[in-house]
Amino acid sequence: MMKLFVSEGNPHCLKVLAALETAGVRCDVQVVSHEEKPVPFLSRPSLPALLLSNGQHLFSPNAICRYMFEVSGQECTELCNQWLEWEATDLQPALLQALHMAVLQGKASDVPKVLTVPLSYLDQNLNKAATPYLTGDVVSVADVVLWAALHPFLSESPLALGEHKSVRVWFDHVATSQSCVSAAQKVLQGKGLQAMKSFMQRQPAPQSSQCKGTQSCNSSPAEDDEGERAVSQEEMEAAALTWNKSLKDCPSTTDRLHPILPQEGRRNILLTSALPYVNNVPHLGNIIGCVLSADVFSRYGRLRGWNMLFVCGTDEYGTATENKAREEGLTPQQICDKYHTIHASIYKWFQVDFDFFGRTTTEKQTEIAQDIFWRLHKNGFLVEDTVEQLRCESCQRFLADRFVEGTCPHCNYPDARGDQCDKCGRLINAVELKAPHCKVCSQTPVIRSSKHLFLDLPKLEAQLEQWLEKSTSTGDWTSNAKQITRSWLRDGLKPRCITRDLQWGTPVPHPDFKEKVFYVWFDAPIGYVSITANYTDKWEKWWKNPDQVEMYNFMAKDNVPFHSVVFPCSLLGAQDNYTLVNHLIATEYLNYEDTKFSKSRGVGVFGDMAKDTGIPSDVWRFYLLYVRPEGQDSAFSWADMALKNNSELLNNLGNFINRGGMFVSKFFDGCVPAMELLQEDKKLLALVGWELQQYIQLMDKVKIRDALKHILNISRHGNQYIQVNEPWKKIKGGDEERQRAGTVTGVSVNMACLLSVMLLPYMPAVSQTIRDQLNAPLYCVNTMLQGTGVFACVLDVGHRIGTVSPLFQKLEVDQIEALKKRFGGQQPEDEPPKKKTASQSATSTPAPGDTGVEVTAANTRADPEKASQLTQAVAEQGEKVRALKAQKADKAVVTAEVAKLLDLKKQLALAEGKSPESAPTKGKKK
Ligand code: B3M
Ligand code: ZN
Repeated sequence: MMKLFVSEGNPHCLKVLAALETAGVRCDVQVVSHEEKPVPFLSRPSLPALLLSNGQHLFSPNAICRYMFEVSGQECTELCNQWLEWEATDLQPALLQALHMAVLQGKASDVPKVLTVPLSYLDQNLNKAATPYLTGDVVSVADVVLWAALHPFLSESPLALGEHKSVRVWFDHVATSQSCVSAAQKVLQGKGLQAMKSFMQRQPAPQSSQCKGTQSCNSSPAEDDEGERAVSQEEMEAAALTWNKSLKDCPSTTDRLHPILPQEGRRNILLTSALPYVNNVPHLGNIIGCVLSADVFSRYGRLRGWNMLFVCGTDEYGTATENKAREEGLTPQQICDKYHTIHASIYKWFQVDFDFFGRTTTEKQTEIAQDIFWRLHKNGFLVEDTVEQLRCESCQRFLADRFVEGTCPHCNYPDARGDQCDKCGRLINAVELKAPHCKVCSQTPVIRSSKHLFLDLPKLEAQLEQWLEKSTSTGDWTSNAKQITRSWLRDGLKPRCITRDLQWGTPVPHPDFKEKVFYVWFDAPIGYVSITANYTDKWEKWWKNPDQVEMYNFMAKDNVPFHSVVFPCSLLGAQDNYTLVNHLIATEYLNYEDTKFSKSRGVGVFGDMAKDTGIPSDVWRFYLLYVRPEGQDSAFSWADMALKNNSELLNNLGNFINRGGMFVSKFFDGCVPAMELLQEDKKLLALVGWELQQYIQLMDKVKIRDALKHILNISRHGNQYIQVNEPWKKIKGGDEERQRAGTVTGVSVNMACLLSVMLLPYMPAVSQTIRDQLNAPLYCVNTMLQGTGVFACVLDVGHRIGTVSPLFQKLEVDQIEALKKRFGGQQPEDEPPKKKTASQSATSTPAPGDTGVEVTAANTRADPEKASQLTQAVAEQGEKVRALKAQKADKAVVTAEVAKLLDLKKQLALAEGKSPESAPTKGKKK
């Protein structure tokens, strides 16, 4: 019989017991102490654990739960898996932090702050689903797992729940099951949260990387780094062995010979970033959403030794371009030429290192799009239909939905758009609008019918699903990508029109459709292919080679269905052995301060303005990647950028790297001293090795924002190490002390060298500067070629370093305030922050209500004067807290100073005109 090992007061054990009882599986349950290691090959305690009858072990709580249900004949559906994944990657980190606060720090009132984001997410989904359980009408493993995870908080009091009514209803519903009641009794013994104290005391303190989203986690790193990971003796010895490895003999990862083509025996990666619309200057949200994220991954992949081709280009066809041309009095071609150059120079400034940056208006595009079209036609995947459309005779063109307005046929709202009514929210077919008028000239359009071609998605659906099943289960798809795709399929696919009555597009080659062009969303993804074809004649080695090539597509989430459904269907239907996406990486949205980026209101930072701020490109990259909307929306904030620059870059990272180098120059004549590793040093090597490993694991999964936090953890460890060992004092002591100063200095510069490599994908220029300052050998970049990475001594005794100088500059409060004023971003009172509306994607069409709103200081509640003083105070207090911690000051003193810091932050948020809800208040319930 199976044997399940659990311990009391362990929140993960609650899950598995509840699953066991709900599934009704027979199993021998053994309650053991927290220290038990039932899984022999794990060096740490690993509870819960399930010993299967074949002698194998399961030790991931969710895997155990799933297994229980499967044994009882209840297969885990795709949706169910999604929830389990969300629970493990999004909810757990927040819960751990919440448990840490509530159980160990006695700060139960802070719990809502960390749980709001996941609870809102859960609430929204429950609302949407409108079923009693997460995945339908019957309880599934997802319900049990989530219920158990939330039980410690939700069972006690309305604590943490805020206004999440649907969560409450669902939770109470699940909680009535006898299985759950009895599992909770077994694990918590009626002691509630306090039952977990002894378990929590054995856990490492939650890492800052575990807190996602700026809204939910406003704490500075100083507040997160309490407590230390325990390092075992084996780990220390292993780290010391690794330290002596040589990176010299690894193959060099730096050379890139064009054209890059797939190679036998290597991991060949075709990497694309969504093709930005040419008719606009991209804003920071556009930049982080695709090109910058893809650039980081491409630089990282090269450090890993993968053979990568990174292509992108401007998306140039379509109505939006025609309109921009009309607006600026240029031809569409002139608009494309002008803005293509603007885009290219912006990305160059941001150091986005494409292998090729092309465009969609090329002959190759016509050739390849028409070829795919004819293949679809020949294979019977195109259908014809007649469509009624509005045509404006005075403008002499058919009107795209966005270019007509009229009265809503449902609610009589006079300003409804051609696709949707903003009053009643219903979708509208443009021809149904009452009293329609052209948005450009206000004339009344006429109805004309016209023949169009449709891609027969229903006919391709089965094939698509089969491919999706494989791609999503073997590749890395972000959870939003999977979810969006699933909801498209759930609603059933309908034929999609791929032709348009426009001039500016790829011509449809079929004689019956001579006047028409391809619809942009049919045409644009083919741009990836044609851009590659403009890069190399051998493009088919990338694009018709799915066995040898893996494809990553980076984009913002509104682009997902076109990449996961429509484009794959075009390629599948073409039946030409096309390479399809293996990994679909979609970001959420980046807001600007508390509002949206808005070109028409002049709010936000646009790509061409970033360089005028005087802030270096690397710092921009760093901050955008630090707040990358990974897993949830996030916001760009000037005050936060200054804070992160001053605390993380200047005081943490830059300070550490500079100190190591300065010691070598000042105390050891510029040559790396001899190092003799003590236990303490080995422990540090192990800690650093662990951070490196985390970084690699996260980066391999494209968790770019999370991985960055591990770089900063390393320099934090380093600063603490220097602080504790005080080499500047020891150098003046006796032989043994001087020896010690040497070891600490030597280890520190080697850490600096490692940091430069880990930073390379994020801050390429700074990375190079560090390596120049250290005079580091070229092969130091080989540190990530193997498995989980190698932290080895590459700057050996006697190595002469270069000239060391500071890497970062402080961002002053007045400087930041001035920038903030210049770029807007204080929110007019009458317009609540809107999220995720279509106008957030880069289109030149103003969203209704997006025009004419003057942003003046008068209609905000913000107090810039006070905010600037407070920003300064927050930065200073943050430094104070960090210094106290580095000195290992008395806990009570630290706690008091942290409380002051949080209070200052709250005041700052208010002074910035943010609603008190969004301020990191303590225990404030919404
Ligand atoms: N130009 C939309 C966007 O930038 C579109 C992407 C095309 S990718 C083939 O959001
Ligand atoms: Zn008109």
